[in-house]
Amino acid sequence: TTAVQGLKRSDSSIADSMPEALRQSRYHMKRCFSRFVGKGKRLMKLNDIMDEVHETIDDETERNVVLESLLGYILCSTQEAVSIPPHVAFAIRPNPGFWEFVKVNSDDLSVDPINEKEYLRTKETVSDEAWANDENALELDFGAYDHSIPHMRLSSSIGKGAAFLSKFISGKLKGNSLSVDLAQPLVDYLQSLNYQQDKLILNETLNTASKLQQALVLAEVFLTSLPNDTPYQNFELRFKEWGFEKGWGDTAERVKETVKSLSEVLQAPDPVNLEKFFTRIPTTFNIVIFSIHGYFGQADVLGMPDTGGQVVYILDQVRALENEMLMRIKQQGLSMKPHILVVTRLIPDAQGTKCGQELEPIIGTRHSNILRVPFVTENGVLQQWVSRFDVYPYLEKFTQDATTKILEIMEGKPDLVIGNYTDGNLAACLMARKLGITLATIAHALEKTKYLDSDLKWKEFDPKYHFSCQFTADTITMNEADFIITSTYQEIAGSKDRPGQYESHTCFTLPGLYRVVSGINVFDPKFNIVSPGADQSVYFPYTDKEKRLTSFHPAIEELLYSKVENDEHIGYLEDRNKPIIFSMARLDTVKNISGLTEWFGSNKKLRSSVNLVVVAGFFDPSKSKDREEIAEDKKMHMLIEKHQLKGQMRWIAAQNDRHRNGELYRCIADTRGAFVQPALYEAFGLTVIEAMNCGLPTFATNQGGPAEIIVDGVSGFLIDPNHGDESSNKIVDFFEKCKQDADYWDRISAGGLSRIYECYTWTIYANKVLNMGGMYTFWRQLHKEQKQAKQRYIQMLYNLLFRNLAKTVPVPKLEVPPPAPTA
Ligand code: UDP
Ligand code: LCN
Repeated sequence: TTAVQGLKRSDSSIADSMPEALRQSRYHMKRCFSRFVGKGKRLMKLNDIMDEVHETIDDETERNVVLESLLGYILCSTQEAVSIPPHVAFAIRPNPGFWEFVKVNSDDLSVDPINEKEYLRTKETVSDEAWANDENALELDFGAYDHSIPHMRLSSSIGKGAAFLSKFISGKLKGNSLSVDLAQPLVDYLQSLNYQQDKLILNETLNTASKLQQALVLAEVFLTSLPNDTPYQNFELRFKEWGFEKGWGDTAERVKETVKSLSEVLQAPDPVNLEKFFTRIPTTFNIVIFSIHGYFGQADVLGMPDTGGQVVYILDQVRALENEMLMRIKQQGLSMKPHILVVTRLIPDAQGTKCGQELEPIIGTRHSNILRVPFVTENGVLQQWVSRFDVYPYLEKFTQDATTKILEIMEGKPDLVIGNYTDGNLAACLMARKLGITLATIAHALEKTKYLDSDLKWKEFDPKYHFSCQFTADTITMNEADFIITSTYQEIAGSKDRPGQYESHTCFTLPGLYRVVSGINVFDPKFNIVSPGADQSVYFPYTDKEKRLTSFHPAIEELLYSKVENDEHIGYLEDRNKPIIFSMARLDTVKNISGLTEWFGSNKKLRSSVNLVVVAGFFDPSKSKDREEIAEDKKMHMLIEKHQLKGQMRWIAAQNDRHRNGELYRCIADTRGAFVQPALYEAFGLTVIEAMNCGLPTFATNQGGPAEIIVDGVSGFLIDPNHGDESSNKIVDFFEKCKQDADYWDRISAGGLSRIYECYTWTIYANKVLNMGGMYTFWRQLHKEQKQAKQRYIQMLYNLLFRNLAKTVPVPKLEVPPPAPTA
């Protein structure tokens, strides 16, 4: 196993160890490789490779010897292989973020290392030989601009960018020859802090590190002589004379702490102090958050097409950020009002929601609003909802219009802009570049990994999904972002077996369009895992008796148990003594509600021990314009029929009242039931943490974010959506165990809650994001030249590639009703 461990190091070379490994199993491997190439040119995945290994080595013991050897390790780490007889090219991923490419000759089993470009070209030959052989095919290489950026080295550091950066920066600030290079930028950065042109922290006189250090010494001595609770106003004038402006703190005690932490940063910096310093100084007052597609509103929108967790996330995020900003501003001794604007699309045909209203205050905040800006084309204002896959032609104009409005409403530039999803990230990117402000992006889910071979087969997908636009936009924005907020590790770098969503943009190809040899580096310190929470005033444990919203109970009783079928529910529950397994999601293919229905339908034991209740979508397929929803809807009806589920299953249409939904989770907990999230893939899964917050034992997909949220068997259970029988039996086992051990259910419920309190709350989130706002703004200035060079490259790609691709997306004709004839 030393050899295997050897491979875990980034500098290990599979090309070096593979020949010997092949030699050791030469007999089997000769046969195996001839099978690989036997079917001609083709793309293979891990399961195809394993199938061939099984076919060649009948004897199980012998096969296991091979699979447990170094060779087995290499084969099992293979993500993809391309056979072009007589060669097989392998893309091997020994660990998250680490890739190696080799080419093996199936005749003599010789091995050659190849680079990204050669691998991608080999892969392209499967679908487009002419392009693969074109010497001048367009190649994108973002890595070419990253040579002087510090990068992390270990898979385990991925996603801890801010911590890494503060180590790196404080290392540089230390009394070495570089200190001058960094101390001055820090002073310049502090000089740049302002609120609507009013200077904060420093005025022009303290413009060098040595002047600043002297003034800090004076200030500290002076502050020591004051009672701790002396208000800042009492010594404001004295401070001004020394060159300080407000923002240091509200009392002598706080000011002293801030002064000290800056002194320490300048004298003997360490990462802890640097991070503390960034929590102290006033950097962020105005934030713009872009979330464009779908119906963005505060009521009656959830469950509508393309409208799900992202809306919940952003509204909770705004509340958390505003609270944190209010608290910080007060502690900084300042009095301005923080302002957050969520910028989305105005949809004139608002379907009974407020999505046609331009400005709407955000409930639960004091100063934050939703700003809606319409999609405008040459033909006028677009009236109807459009799928997130079709929004590209409108984004540029949308951003221009939005920027004008934002500057007007905020009476100046925002300090930070945060994008959400491909469209919001692109708008945020365009605006941030224009205004020169710090850019953060959030993906929620990158589509690329959701569809098998979505890059190589982009031409097949493009008419329906416009992936050429989406992947281009995503690659552009992730490269332009100053920092990237992710909910989980897997979003960046996946797991041992599966590449991360961002990682899948490292090296990919859209034959006929461009080939990306270095799209993103997951070791870049811009990546940060900052997980969201669930609103704990809405999703609280079922055991909090006095808080329970009992007024909803009659309605929930009706929803779950009445025998009538109507617009809101179909099917019914015959035996109400059984626990309920519950699921709630949009009626999207990946959410796999139909999968759960199928598992339930075909598992007799499960059907005899529990009832199934799902909240999803609508019943009448003519109610949706969304292609996927319509297909899922039909499938649900078919399954209910096929398995004769009425009597054991209740299907409830989308539920929009989150307070009532919170109570619904708790009522399910009252039945000693469970929540099941069966998605084929889930980026994060807010319903998972909502259920856990309510104390409802949760089974969630092991494909994606939930695999990190839940510790299997402790804080819930992980299920494999691709193995329905195994998953439904796991649920059966749980309920059997509960029957034998009365405490088992409570233990899992409590395990879920403690997991939440430890890692998934909005307070933790807001604190981290605001610190990053300050830190990455500084970092941006530190590597300004390099950033500018990369921006020029990105801008060129936007102009030459993206804009043309966006033109290929059809724009609906009928937009504005013809103007009424004038009298
Ligand atoms: N939701 C809801 N009613 C529904 C379906 C979903 O209120 O009929 C809410 C759910 O409580 C959660 C969000 O929508 O807050 C869905 O977020 P999740 O991350 O689970 O999935 P997404 O829809 O974002 O992919
Ligand atoms: C979108 C998704 O698909 C979910 O997995 C997330 O939980 C949600 O956004 C919020 O980030």
